[in-house]
Amino acid sequence: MSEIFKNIPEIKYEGPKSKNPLAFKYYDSEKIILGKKMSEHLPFAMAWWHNLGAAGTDMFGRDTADKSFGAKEKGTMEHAKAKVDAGFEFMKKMGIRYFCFHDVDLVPEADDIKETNRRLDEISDYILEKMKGTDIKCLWGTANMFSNPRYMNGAGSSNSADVFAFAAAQIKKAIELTVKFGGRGYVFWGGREGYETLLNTDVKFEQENIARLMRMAVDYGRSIGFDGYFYIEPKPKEPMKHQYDFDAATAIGFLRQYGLDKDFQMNIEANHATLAGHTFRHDLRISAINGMLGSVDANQGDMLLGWDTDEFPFDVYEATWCMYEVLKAGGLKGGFNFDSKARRPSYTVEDMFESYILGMDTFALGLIKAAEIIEDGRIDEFVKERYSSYRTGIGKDIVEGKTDLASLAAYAEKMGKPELPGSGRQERLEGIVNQIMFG
Ligand code: XUL
Ligand code: CO
Repeated sequence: MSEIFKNIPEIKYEGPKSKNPLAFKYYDSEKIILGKKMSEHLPFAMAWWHNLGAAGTDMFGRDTADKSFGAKEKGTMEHAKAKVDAGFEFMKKMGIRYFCFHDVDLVPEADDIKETNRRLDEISDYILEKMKGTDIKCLWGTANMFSNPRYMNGAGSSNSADVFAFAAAQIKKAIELTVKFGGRGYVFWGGREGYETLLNTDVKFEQENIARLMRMAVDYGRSIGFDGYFYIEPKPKEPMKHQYDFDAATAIGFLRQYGLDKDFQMNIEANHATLAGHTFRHDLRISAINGMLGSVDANQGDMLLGWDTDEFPFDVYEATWCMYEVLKAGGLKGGFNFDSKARRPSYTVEDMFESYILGMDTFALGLIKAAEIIEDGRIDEFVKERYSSYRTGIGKDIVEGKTDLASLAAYAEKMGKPELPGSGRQERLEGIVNQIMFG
C-alpha cells in the first residue's frame, strides 16, 4: 500500500521555540508530569467521522476538502478501505494510539442491515489486520442512530417499535465490532433522543424505552465479553430542540433511576457542556464527584455561536481546567477523543495534521499548567480553608450528623449575629492562576 500523505513526515516534538508547523511545541509524549508520561495522561483518539469523513459540507455549501484518499468513487468499499489506510497512516504519523468510530463511518450503509453488517465484517477484518504490529487501539465504538431518516424521532425514544428494533440491531453489531477491536468503551450519544413538542410526546414512556434499550445493550455486551464502560455523552440540544441527556447531572440521575449507573460513565464533550449553559469544567466536576468521569470528547465551541461548532481545542485555560479535573479524579479510564473538525476553509492535508497538532499541544499545555496549579497548592489550600468551619465545633457536629433543626436553632439563638463567611477572594485566585499560566 502506498503512502497517502506523502509530504507529511512523522510529527515530532521540537519544543516551544520551534516554528515548524508540522511539529509539536508542547506535546512531548515521553515527558514525565506528576510521575507519569504525557502519553499516559493523554490517551488521544482520532474521531473517524470528522477526520476521515467530514469534508466541509455545511447547510449552505458542499465539500471543500478532498477526503477520497485516492479512491476512485466515494461511498464505496474501495473508499472505506482507503479511509482505513489514511486513518492508520495519520495515527502513526501523529503518534495517536486510539480511534473512535460510528458503524456507518466505517462503511457505506446499505438498505438491508444484513448487507451493511457483511460490509462491516469485511472492513473490520481489514482494520484488525492494520492494527496488528502497531500499538493503535480502539477507544470506543458507537452506532449512528441519528443520520438515517428512520431515526427522525429518535432510536430508543422513537414512537415506532420497528425503528426501536432496528436500533437494537445496529447497537448489537456496533458492540460486536467494539469487542472485536478490543475497545475500551461504548458510547450512547442520544442524537435524536428528545423531542420537538410535548404536544405529540410521551416523555415518560420514551425515557423508559431508552433505558430498556441501554439495559439490553449492557446485557448483550457483558454476554460477549465486553468489560469496558458504557458511556452517555450528554448534549442539551441540536439536532433536537430538547434532548433527554441534557447535561451530566441529568444523565447521571437518569442512569440511577433505571439502575444503569454501575455500567455507565459520562463521556463529556466540551462544546456540549457549553451548549447546556455550563462550563466544560462544570460537567467534568459533576461527573467526577459522582465517580462517573469516564472519557472526554475534546473540542471547543464559539462564544458567539449557539450551536455545536466542534472546533479543535485552542483555549489553554479550558484545557487546563479540564486537566485539573482529570488529574484530581485520578485520570481517565477512557481518553481524549478529538470530536473536532478543521474549519471549512482549512481544507488541505496539512490542515488535517495541524489541527491535531493544535489540539494535542493545547491539551499538553493544559496538563503542564494543571500540574503546576496542583503543585503550587495555593488554590487547593484556599478551598480547603474556606470550609474550615466544618472541621471543629458546631460545623463538625453538623457533618457528623449530631445536630437537628432544633439544636441548631438553639445554637443560633445563643450566637447572636453570625460573622460574615469570609472573602471569596476570587480576584486573588484568578491572579494566582494567571501567574501560573504566564509566570
Ligand atoms: C455529536 C457528537 C457525536 C458523538 C458520537 O454532537 O458529539 O459525534 O460524539 O455519536
Ligand atoms: Co462527541
